[in-house]
Amino acid sequence: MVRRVILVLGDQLSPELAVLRDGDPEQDVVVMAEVTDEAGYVPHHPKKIALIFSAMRHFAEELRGDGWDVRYYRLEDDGPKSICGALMDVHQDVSPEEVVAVRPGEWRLIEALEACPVGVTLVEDDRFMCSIDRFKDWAEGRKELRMEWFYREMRRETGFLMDGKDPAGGEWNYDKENRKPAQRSMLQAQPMQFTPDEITEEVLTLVADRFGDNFGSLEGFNFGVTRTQARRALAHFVTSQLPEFGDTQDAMLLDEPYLNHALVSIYMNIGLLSPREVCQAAEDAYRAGDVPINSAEGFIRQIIGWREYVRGIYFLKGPDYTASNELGHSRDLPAAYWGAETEMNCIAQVVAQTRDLAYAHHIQRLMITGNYALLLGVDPAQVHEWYLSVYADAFEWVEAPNTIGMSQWADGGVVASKPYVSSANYIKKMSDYCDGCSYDPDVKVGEGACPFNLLYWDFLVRHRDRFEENRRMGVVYNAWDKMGEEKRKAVLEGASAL
Ligand code: FAD
Ligand code: DLZ
Ligand code: SF4
Repeated sequence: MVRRVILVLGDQLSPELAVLRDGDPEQDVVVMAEVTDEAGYVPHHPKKIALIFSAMRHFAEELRGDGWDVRYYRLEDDGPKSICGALMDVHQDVSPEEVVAVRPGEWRLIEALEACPVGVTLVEDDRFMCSIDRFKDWAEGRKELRMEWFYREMRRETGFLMDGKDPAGGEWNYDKENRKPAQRSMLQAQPMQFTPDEITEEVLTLVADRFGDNFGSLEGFNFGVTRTQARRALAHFVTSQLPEFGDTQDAMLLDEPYLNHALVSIYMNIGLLSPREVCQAAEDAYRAGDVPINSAEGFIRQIIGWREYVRGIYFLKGPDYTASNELGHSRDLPAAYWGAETEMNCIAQVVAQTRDLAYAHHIQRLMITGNYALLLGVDPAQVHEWYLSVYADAFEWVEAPNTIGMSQWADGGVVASKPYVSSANYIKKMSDYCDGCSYDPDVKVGEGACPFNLLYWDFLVRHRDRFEENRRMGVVYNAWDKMGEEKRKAVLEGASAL
């Protein structure tokens, strides 16, 4: 007699997953399934699919080693097309008393499991530090859901970087020290890379065969695919990159895709690393005197602050959040995002590394591709689909609030108090992308004017009614008004021509 069928999804590869913790290998059966519905709801980057399938196969082997009966569906066997189909298949075979799963991180899949005829009991994903109910309590009655206030509560609750009741080092937030422009001398090391083993090679062949036409290169796949590898990657980051993390956090450099970023979202988001162990490793290094407070705090804030906060927003706002379009934007995403040639060096750099690595760091996502799409007025649903497709760490619970909310301001300011738009000035200051670009960041209008300069003003003028009263934006409207009539006309004509 089988007691439970336990579903383990491709981003739930953690032995401490609630349903495995409460399970019993003697009485329960685990189901894992590579299915076309999940591999095809957006054109995922081939490296993302390979990461997930290979990590799933390795995790299934580990579970078997621990005595679990794992029913694993491989995509090449052309079995069930959906997760529900796989559950129905196993259900028919073993007639369990119950089917259980940890609640998925996407409304789409939650709805599919709720509608599945086998009846799936969904339990909370307690790998996160803030439960969905806890976030709702925090949000209740607040006019503004500012991350910084949430973050301070999380510091107190988790105890990370706390000296009693006070924040370690005396300040809650060291962001002002983490906005240094790019300099090559800041570079420390590269994230750890791994050579594919036999299981990964098999997956790479499958993915090349089935998903080879998706945007993105499979060449040079070097992600870790097991917990052991992910832990080595974390240890390497903490010793060799974290000390400089703060200093380079907002910088961008030509042909330097990682700078001192951790590349741990890919491991945390599929369950190979727990966010707690990642933060603990950073805190231990700080306490040992190996990492300065601005780096340790900046890094831990991204995880107990931003990462938990965006998940809270996703579940608070419900399934319609991804359709938000507060600014009424409707243009198509430029072909350059899918690899078409462009003379804009910054866009070309970020898109090329995205194609090759399925990775870009935060400022590249926010201030290059995100900024440009927002200035152009691209339909946020298309921007959302792009980000969900092209990054190896993209799952809707984390991608959508970052794209729809933070980057495109499509939620009307829930996540971002003002839109993240900038002219070429910011990009010139924080990167060396403008060196050798066909456009000139210092030219505001006319021949060679950088598109960011023209579109920045055009965006502000188009949305003046909405943003003029924002106290953090008044100064830019003043600057526009002080510009000569002729120049303003030329800027708007230039933007329109573009
Ligand atoms: P590091 O810079 O080393 O940061 C450490 C960790 O902090 C990350 O691994 C991540 O888990 C967490 N973190 C940092 N910023 C954020 C944030 N804004 N939201 C949530 N967690 C954060 N992150 C994803 O994990 N998946 C996504 O699909 C995703 N889509 C994004 C889309 C847009 C438009 C933007 C602006 C940001 C997006 N982010 C996303 C957030 C951030 O860019 C990535 O978490 C980060 O680049 C991952 O690389 P890293 O591990 O090297 O990060
Ligand atoms: C993203 C993804 C892909 C590409 N393939 C699978 C799969 O075949 N099987 C699976 O269980 N999960 C997959 N995933 C992850 C899910 O689509 C989904 O994003 C997460 O489970 C949401 O939490
Ligand atoms: Fe980008 Fe403009 Fe700089 Fe070129 S000049 S790299 S388009 S910001």
